[in-house]
Amino acid sequence: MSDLSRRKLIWTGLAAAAGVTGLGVAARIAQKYGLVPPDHGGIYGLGETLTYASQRLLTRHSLAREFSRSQISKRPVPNEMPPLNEAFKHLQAGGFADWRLSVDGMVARPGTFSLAQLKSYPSRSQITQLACEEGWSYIAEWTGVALSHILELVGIQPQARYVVYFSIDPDWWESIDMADALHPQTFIAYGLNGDELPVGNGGPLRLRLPRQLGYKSVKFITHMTVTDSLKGFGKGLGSAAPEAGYAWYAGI
Ligand SMILES: Nc1nc2c(c(=O)[nH]1)N[C@H]1C(S)=C(S)[C@@H](COP(=O)(O)O)O[C@H]1N2
Ligand SMILES: [Mo]
Repeated sequence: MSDLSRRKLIWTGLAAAAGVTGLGVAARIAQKYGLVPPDHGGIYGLGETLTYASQRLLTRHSLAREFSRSQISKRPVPNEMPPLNEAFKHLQAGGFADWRLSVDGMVARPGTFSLAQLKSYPSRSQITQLACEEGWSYIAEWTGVALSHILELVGIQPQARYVVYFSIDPDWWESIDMADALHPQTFIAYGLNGDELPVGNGGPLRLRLPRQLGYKSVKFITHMTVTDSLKGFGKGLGSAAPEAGYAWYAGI
């Protein structure tokens, strides 16, 4: 069966099961095809499963909308942020020369990258919208290296299913599945609107993921790990967001 007709069949099954026999059956079909998000438990779990499963089946390879330079918002709104910690301030005082991104887990060649190294890899740009769950948004041009490029360098193992990424601020960590990790618009970003990425917007290094809400684009990233299970991280719900009542999968 072609990929498309297989997807159609699963989707038809999901929709029919959700409509006719009740949501529980739809959730079981999603489970059978590995389309259950890590935060599937609890009151909203069924809804999360249906959202994630249907998005994955229908829009797996689709691109977030890109805009023209003339549509770039006048002032990108930096999200309100608490004061940054001492570790951050120390690195900032040194002009971020000692900032490192380490990548480990289910990879053939774990690595640690400086900003200069990351900037030496093929750079990409995208003019996309950053949308916050609170309702505001802005359009900006992001520059960085594709996460897929880094994953290729470290060599992900075939069992890998998720990439978990961490901020220097321990309150912020998220994860994405391989479809989003390898997606061409998923960047490790170091530039904004032609300049260095300002600290207010996550400089010197943040994840940029235009296919999901702003909170998945974690600022100040220092560490990533590739895994086949999210159970061992935090409360096992996949990221900080569901621990605070938001969805792990925040597709837009
Ligand atoms: N480390 C860290 N990352 C973060 C946040 C934060 O407070 N700390 N806020 C998130 C939220 S809720 C949004 S909407 C975006 C905002 O990005 P911006 O400040 O560039 O607009 O960053 C996300 N990444
Ligand atoms: Mo947000």
